[in-house]
Amino acid sequence: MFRKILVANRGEIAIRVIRACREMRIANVAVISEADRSSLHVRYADEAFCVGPAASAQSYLNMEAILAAAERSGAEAIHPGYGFLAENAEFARRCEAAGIVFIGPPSQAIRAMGSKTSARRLATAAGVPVVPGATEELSDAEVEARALEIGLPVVIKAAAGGGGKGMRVVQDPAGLASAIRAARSEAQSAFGDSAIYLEKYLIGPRHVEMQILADQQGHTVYLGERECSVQRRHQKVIEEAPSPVVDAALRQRMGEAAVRLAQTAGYVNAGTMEFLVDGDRNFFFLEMNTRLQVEHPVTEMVTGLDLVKEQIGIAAGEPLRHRQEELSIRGAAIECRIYAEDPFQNFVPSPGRITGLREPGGAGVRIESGVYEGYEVPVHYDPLIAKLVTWGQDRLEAAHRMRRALMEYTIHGIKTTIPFHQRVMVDPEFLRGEIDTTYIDRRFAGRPHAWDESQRDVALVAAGIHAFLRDQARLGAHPARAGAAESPWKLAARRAGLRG
Ligand code: MV4
Repeated sequence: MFRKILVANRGEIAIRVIRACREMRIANVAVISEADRSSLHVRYADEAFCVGPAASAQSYLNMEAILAAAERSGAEAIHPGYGFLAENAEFARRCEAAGIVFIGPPSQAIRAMGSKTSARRLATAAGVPVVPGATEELSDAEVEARALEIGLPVVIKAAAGGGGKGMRVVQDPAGLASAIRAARSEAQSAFGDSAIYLEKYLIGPRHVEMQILADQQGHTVYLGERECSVQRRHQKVIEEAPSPVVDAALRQRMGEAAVRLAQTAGYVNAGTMEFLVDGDRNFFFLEMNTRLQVEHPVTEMVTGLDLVKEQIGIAAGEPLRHRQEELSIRGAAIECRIYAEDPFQNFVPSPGRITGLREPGGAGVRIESGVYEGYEVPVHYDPLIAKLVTWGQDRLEAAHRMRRALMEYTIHGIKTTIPFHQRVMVDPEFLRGEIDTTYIDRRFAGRPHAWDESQRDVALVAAGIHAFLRDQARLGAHPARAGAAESPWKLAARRAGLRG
């Protein structure tokens, strides 16, 4: 086993990895930018190296500085967390070349899955269903012809993209040619690669992803799915396991499909296959995430596994500790992402100092936090500051626990998404599991007042004044009679026959 691991990340995920190292009695090294000297992950770590200025490009993405810190500290392996260098095939290759173990898949597996067209081809080869579409290198004219063949709406995606970046939906044949040109030039400027591909556009699908683990000995298992349909602008907001629409039979089919794809791709370590699930519960492979994901705790809560420890064990050459038959799903877990964003101002980032903090606790509650009272949330990085995860014997217990935990959660000084989550946890549609990728827009967008508590009293007073004026107009504005309607409460009482 490794003696020392460098954690090439920051915030809550760096702490998550450091904790796993501690439990495995592996020494750990943090890296920090100049803006992160007072961040929580430094306080947790055994030692820390500064790898550059605040800008991520010069620090957390700075391969030379991170590899140099690994060498100087004597770390034998690097855990990249998620984001930053986690899916950078070049970084994995450079670790391999430097004799440092990258705790993740081999660089060629990252590369194979990084190209979305290559991933689609591998899925097809593995007998995994993909959305009808076209992956070949096509001229603009050919793309247009194929789109009409597939039938509109179609979606044009960047081969080098992913996660919804550079995605364009075409509803109308008249817009097709210009959408193709725009998608190509956007893909070229965003990814340095103008290759695009086409898919039939599914309406209101669910986003369901399957977690897998693969060891170096050639064993692969699936750990069940996560439902991630509650998203906003391709940013996940709430995730859960298991999915309310996946039963044991579907789980087995999706899980076995994910395992086949992993084996076809020569995949090793933890990975996730993203699927779209349509209204008839057909599933289609979309893309693969070759890293530990933000939402991995919900899978841990229902399987009992520690995914980071599993990753470290696999990277050190240990065989998987569980066969497929030994794995099962117990209960349900929900994760709410706590962002430093103002949900009442269209989720604009809200960095600043946390002047007060009280975190929830109690049965079935897990917090993955990267902040403390007095901490200043920097402007330079992702606004995710914590994840609140609850477990229950079933989905409703997990949701009710989440509601209770959110009520206990106090963060002062900055705006957070806690009030948004509080609305979702009492929404009858959410509680019935009626969630798809249109959920947030359908239930909340454009009418923030419908769930803005600060506006609730205003709405009550407005309704009272309205009723008063309406009834006054009905009675006539004669001074002698107007007195009879001096308050909406009196009117209501009279109407109810309580008094004259
Ligand atoms: C789609 C789709 C419908 N049809 N592909 C967005 C993120 C990226 N991973 C793929 N995405 C989508 N691809 C086809 N053929 C709808 C989406 C999509 C979506 C997917 C998952 C979660 C939220 C979403 C929100 C909008 C669109």
